[in-house]
Amino acid sequence: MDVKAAVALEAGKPLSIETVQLENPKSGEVLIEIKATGICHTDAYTLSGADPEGLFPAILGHEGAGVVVEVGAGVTSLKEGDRVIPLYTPECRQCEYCLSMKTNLCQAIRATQGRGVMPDGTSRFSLDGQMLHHYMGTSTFANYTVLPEIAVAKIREDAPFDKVCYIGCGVTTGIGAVINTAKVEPGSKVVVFGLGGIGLNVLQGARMVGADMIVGVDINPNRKELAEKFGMTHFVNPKEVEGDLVKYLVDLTKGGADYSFECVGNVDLMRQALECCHKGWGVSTIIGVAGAGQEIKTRPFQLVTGRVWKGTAFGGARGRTDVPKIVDWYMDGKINIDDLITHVMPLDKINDAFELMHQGKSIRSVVTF
Ligand code: NAD
Ligand code: AHE
Ligand code: ZN
Repeated sequence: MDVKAAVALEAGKPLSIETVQLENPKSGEVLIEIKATGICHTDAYTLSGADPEGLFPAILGHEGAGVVVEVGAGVTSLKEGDRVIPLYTPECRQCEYCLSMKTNLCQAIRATQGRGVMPDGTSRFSLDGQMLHHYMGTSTFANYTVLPEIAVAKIREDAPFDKVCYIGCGVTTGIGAVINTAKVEPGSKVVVFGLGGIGLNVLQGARMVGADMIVGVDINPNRKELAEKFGMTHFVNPKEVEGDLVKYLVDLTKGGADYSFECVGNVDLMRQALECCHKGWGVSTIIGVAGAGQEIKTRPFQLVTGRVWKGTAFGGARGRTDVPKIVDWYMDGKINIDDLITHVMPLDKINDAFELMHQGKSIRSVVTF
């Protein structure tokens, strides 16, 4: 079938709006009509060429919501008409990783996903006969996409696509990092580096679990007002701090953060986020994705003296199990998504979304089809 898609033809170039061809779902796969998709910083990261796994040409996008329109042979958990969220972290419930109950990183289809193809090793997308790569197994910058059944979360019928698409990455990543990965306790002191689409969700997660002090760190002063609405108690603009930022944060938190989160993708901030943690027990969680060749460093003494460095993908969430619950939290008014969606646009304007992100003017842009 013909599908409208924003295609990443090559790194560093704007997306190109094209009519592409999509094959029917094969065994174990489903065809989904995408109704809305968010644009996450990770899409920009891959488009920039900094992602060692970045493949071109590709259809990017991993923060979607839509409806199942066709199921392939053998699909049992989904049917035509189901409202769904595509999962870049699948949940097969059978692999060693899923069964361990120690990680959300299901590996059932990770290898082919990283090569930009479906589990059978082929792509369903093409443009004038040329194969197009899938991206993160989701490719939501298209009005139809094909996914393996294990990479699809079924959600409730009344969930609005243009809001819950954000649960496909940013919301779940930020809130999940607090709840599943760091396991922040009530009364904690939390420091969050980067108050964008992810960091603001870390803030609301920290407030939800009852953190006492929630410090937000961002070089964009325009983030302060919205961050306060999402639970931030103290704002720190590193550009206004005289002297060492780590010392400033340790003093502000009277000894250091119980929990810190890096939500930017900057390895220098990752170090600061670790080192502003409390001696003996502070836990720092890396969420930001850093480019090819970048490495983190610190004095081992930081770890010897009890600080812990962690990382999280998709907020440690098991998609098919946890995503429907997060949709319920939104529908029950427990979490705020609406105020984070600052821009809505049609697919042909998707390049504006990247521009707004780079200019620091948007939190989340959402494309509706
Ligand atoms: P964003 O662009 O919306 O937000 C980034 C924020 O960082 C902005 O507010 C910006 O002003 C701030 N910032 C930039 N440089 C800074 C500095 N030097 N000091 C303090 N603040 C600074 O991006 P996002 O969508 O929130 O994504 C954030 C990061 O998280 C990206 O690296 C993205 O790839 C990554 N990410 C990871 C996961 C995961 O599963 N681990 C999921 C989603 C996104
Ligand atoms: N391909 C990149 C890694 C990118 C990355 O870490 N992705 C996160 C999700 S970011 C969503 O916005 C993730 O899920 N990681 C786990 C995984 O298996 O990819 C690189 O650096 O190679
Ligand atoms: Zn993302």
